[in-house]
Amino acid sequence: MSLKIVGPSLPNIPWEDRPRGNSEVLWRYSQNPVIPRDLIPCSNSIFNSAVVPYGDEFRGVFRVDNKAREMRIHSGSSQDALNWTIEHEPIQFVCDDEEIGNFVYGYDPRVVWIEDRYYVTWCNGYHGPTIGVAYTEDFETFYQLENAFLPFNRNGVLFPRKINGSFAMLSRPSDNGHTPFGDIFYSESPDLTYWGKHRHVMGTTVGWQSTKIGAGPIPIETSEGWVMIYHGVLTSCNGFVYSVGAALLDLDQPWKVIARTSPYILSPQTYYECVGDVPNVVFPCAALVDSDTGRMALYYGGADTVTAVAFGFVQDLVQFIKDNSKI
Ligand code: BMA
Repeated sequence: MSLKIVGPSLPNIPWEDRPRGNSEVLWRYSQNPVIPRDLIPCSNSIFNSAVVPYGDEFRGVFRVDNKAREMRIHSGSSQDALNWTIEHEPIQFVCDDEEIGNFVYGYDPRVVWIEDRYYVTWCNGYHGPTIGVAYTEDFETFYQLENAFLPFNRNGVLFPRKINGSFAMLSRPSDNGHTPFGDIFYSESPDLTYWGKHRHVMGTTVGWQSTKIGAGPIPIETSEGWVMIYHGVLTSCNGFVYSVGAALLDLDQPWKVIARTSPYILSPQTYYECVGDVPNVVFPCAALVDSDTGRMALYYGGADTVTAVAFGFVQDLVQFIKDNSKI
């Protein structure tokens, strides 16, 4: 493999070979969905969730909408990253500031290891949606920090290392409802409290990514640039359709787009992606990558109801982005 992937060796991530006759850049796990909607007693649905390696095991932060249809985030653990134990109670954040610690709602978490701990970002209710930030060392105690931005904002995704000496985050400014617009922006912070140096990364184009776009998993660092997997939305006569694409961003100036897929790499096509509480949604929030082989397991929500996995090789994805790019 000539592509260099920066990240840990993870020989134990879930994997299934490409099915015979399949020529797509990503293929779905045959046993999808990996997390059913009713895994824990309170859950209406478990989707748009984030997983990370944790020693020889895996941990995650899961979006659980409960049977009162409140949006909550729960901690979870797994030995194989496929069979998950999810805590029955939502995460209770420890927070020094009552104003910020007053939990209203939380959804669409992302999790990343930076330097010495795991950071969680999520869409956090504070006079409308904005980006909540917390850290944990053990997935038992979570310490909540300041919200990164003013409302309204969604899809806050941290880079896995500092860039030019600062923490770096992608986000998508939005409105207070089912936002009919949205571009991806980049911001930097010296301390995870004060954010600035905001830069426009990319906007909507046509087709599957014509209404709004938002970053998905933590960007993957490679010798060709950051691989940013993202969701894109089309407005059909029956509402929004959420698909997945990918872009390559400059390593030192990630607001510079090197290449970007014109076709989607995953779109709602199976039953569990097309039928559920919100039909026609594939929404990626995490990817496990083995840097030795380039194997990738992409975690995504199906129809705002269940959690599913798709597989691919990072080197194939990078080639696909370059071969199918329209900026
Ligand atoms: C977005 C978010 C996602 C959801 C998607 C489709 O605005 O709320 O959590 O998956 O809509 O409903």
